[in-house]
Amino acid sequence: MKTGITKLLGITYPIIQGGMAWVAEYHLAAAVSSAGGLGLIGAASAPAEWVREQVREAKKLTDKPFGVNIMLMSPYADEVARVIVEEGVPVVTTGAGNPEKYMKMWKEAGVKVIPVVASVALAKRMERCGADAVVAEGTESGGHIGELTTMVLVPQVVDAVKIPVIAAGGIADGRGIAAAMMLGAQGVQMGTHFVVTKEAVVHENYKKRILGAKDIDSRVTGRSTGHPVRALRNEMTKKYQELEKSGASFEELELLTLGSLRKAVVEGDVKNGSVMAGQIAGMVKEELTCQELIEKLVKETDSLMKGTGIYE
Ligand code: TUI
Repeated sequence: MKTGITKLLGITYPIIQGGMAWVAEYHLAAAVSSAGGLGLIGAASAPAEWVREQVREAKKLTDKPFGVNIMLMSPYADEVARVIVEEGVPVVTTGAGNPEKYMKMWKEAGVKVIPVVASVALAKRMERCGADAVVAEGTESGGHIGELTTMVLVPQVVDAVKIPVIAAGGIADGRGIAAAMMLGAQGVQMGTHFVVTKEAVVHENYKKRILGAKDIDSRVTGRSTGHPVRALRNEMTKKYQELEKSGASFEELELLTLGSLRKAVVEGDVKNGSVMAGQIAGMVKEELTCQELIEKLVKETDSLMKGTGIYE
């Protein structure tokens, strides 16, 4: 599966693990990289020293390249951006904002920069300021999302930029990967299925919610505040949507979600916590090791792509 992305990143398969807050820590990132994909440590809203420690631990577990995802709304984003350079992290992905102000520093240090975008406009802007590739993330994804579906976003981004495009949102098997390739993507990023891997240090209750999810089980909260977030439906999403309908203030809504992802991932409170997951959760039915999952994905994709000439 040689594509512009495997060549750019020096990895075996063009499969990137999403930089999910609280979930994407060093065990998962190292396991994905060791299996031939690109693992990411999700910096989320964590302090820079936590990220530094995570990077050092991942290096002990794998000699393959891995990256860090910076969540740009984090109060620690500036410091995390510097830690990436100081620790010699080869790849950075960014989410929930525009990373332009860090681009010069990263490029000078030789870091490969892959912003996550949810629109053609931001993809073009990122290419102009030196991005090496972009992740075009559809609204099917879990967590903080944009408006457009993967089917609609990916081909428009592919047409608008010359750098390689990685598709994300609604992909969890070889059919999804092959479809993304048909849309012109040269790689995929997957989150939800990696939450349910043996190496993901995630509370059993969270994994069980994903494994038991039906097709229509996700909800989007926060459209009214301008921070739409997709999670599996529960007491929290119900309360949030009721408050949103009744015109509650930003502060009231924030109070409900504050710390809610940690509550679900770490404490296993899947009733009141935020069980962020993509729409594809309904298709995730087994807990595999990262290596088993990646091998399965590659086998499925290869059999669909044979003879298309889209990749070597
Ligand atoms: O960032 C994500 N997904 C995330 S971040 C996150 S942590 C969080 N926790 C609680 C509340 C809010 C966030 C959970 N999931 N995905 C990447 C992504 N980026 N999706 C959409 C975007 C995006 C949206 C608008 C990127 C840029 C943008 O506009 C920036 C601009 O300046 O135009």
